Amino acid sequence: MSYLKSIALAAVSTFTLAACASAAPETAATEMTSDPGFLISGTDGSSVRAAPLETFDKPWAMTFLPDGRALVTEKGGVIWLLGVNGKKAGKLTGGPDVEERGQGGLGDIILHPDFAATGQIYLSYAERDADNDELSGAAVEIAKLTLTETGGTLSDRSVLWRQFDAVIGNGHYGHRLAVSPDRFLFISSGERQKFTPAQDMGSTLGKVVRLNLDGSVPADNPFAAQGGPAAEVWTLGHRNPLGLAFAADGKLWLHEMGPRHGDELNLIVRGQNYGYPEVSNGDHYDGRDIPDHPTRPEFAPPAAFWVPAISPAGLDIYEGALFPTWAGNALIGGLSSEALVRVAIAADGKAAEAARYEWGKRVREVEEGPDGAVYVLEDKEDARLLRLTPAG
Ligand SMILES: [Ca+2]
Ligand SMILES: [Ca+2]
Repeated sequence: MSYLKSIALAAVSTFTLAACASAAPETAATEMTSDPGFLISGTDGSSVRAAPLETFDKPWAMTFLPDGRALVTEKGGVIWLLGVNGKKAGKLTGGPDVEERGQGGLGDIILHPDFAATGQIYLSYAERDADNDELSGAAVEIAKLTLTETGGTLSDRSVLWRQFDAVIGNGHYGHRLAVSPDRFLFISSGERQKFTPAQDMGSTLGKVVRLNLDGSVPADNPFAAQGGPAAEVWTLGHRNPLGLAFAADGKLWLHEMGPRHGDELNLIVRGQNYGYPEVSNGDHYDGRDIPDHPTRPEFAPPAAFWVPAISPAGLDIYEGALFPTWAGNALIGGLSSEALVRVAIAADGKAAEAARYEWGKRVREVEEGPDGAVYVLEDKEDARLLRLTPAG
């Protein structure tokens, strides 16, 4: 179990006891029983129950707080505080002034591992160049969050990282965030639809970046001796990674959108090259062939891949108690596949889709709650937050 999940569990247990003792009417359990939701059938023959909790405008990311409340980002720049019942409690003020354009806008949000003591969080977003409005790049900042009952305030904001180089266009920012058990900040950096930068060590496009929690560059990064952008790089050869998550065993998993098909789930190993755009089990949208992975064994192959595409977004490696048979599985949101995709990961690192749960909505984000339920955010306008529990 990750450090953050374990502190969240402890906090929620405390909250539940306190709520019962005071017979508080607005507990999560009260809310859940008021709306039974609907059933979603899985390709494995099982069903999950989906309870709609709230609706958002183009939500992008979600993270739980140690007390069982949660934060949700919307692409247009709003950050919502949710109560333990999953309902909007209010907005945060003082956040970054982002502009939604193309795939860019406000992105991921995660807690600093010392959040309980310091209130610090990390945010990612697409940032426009100050001198040329056509240029943009992903940025990651740290900020201090002061919470109230009805929202909160961000202060002491500081940009820790900027994608290099800023380029023209508004796609493939990536910018998913994760903190490792040994306290490093990992950032998935998309190749901005420019292809070759993913293999260029003078650029941080198409890379996974590893930083110290204060944004400085660790001296033991695999390419540290090269200096410059290369010093930040942990792995290379990625396309558009919209999912990044640590498993309980400390392994780092990433998924990425393939070109035309060939979406990948990758086990991220220090210093490895994952091959894009030299290899892909998909091909270019214009019909040009990209050699498949097995033709170039020097590149790390995906643990699993999808032809046809699922368009993965949002990733959790499940560790909860509500779905015991899902332990260690990767839960992947599907945009074009309009599904939650469950992937079983074997001890040898090989992975295979175990089941798909489809309900006709694009899925942008997957988050495991401290209660073991799976929370998914649908995509685009009028997107629901659904709480998934076993149907039986
Ligand atoms: Ca999240
Ligand atoms: Ca191919």
